[in-house]
Amino acid sequence: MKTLLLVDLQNDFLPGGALAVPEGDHVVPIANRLMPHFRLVVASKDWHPADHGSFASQHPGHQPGDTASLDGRDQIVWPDHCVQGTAGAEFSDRLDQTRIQAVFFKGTDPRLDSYSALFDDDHRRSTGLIEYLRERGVNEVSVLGLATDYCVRATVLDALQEGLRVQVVTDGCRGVNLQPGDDQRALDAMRAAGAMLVTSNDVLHEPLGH
Ligand code: VGL
Ligand code: ZN
Repeated sequence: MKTLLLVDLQNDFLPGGALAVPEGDHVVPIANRLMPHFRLVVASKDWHPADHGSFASQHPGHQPGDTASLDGRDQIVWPDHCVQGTAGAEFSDRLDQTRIQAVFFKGTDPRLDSYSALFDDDHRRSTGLIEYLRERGVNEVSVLGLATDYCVRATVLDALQEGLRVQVVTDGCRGVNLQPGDDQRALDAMRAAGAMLVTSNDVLHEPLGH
């Protein structure tokens, strides 16, 4: 069943948000345009408790973008973002949410981050998304969202590892780019791991309904 996965299209990742991704707002109309083309649309939300260990505010002396230690792992620390129940954690108002059939939450454990929409960064806990897809016989997903170099990348690599066929809708993604070119390197890594890179126009011109 043709399935679209929308990664973290939340206010905090859009311009004006706490962890604004440059041009993050550009991907919302692309999501809206693609959704009617898919039988199943699912989404992830970054969904952190207020004291999440990926927040620079929890690591005295560290600034956003630094690497700190969280339970013995290296963790890039970020501005406080996508705190459960806050406006920043909501989907963009411009996103047509009526077509989203299920939402999966990640980053809820204060001691462990989860860039991927499938598993936490330790691969200990599933968000439930892979089980949801398997129950429905989904073996191929098209992915877009924010950010290319973190959550999209991790989601795509996990999905490939789980044996799904994965299309990345490149114009539907934008990167944080802590280092210039991180978004392109992330796309290269996804392609090298077996993802197909496509544009939203490619998707719109595929035959419907398979
Ligand atoms: C993300 C950094 C921290 C993302 C989430 O959605 O790509 N990036 N939390
Ligand atoms: Zn996060």
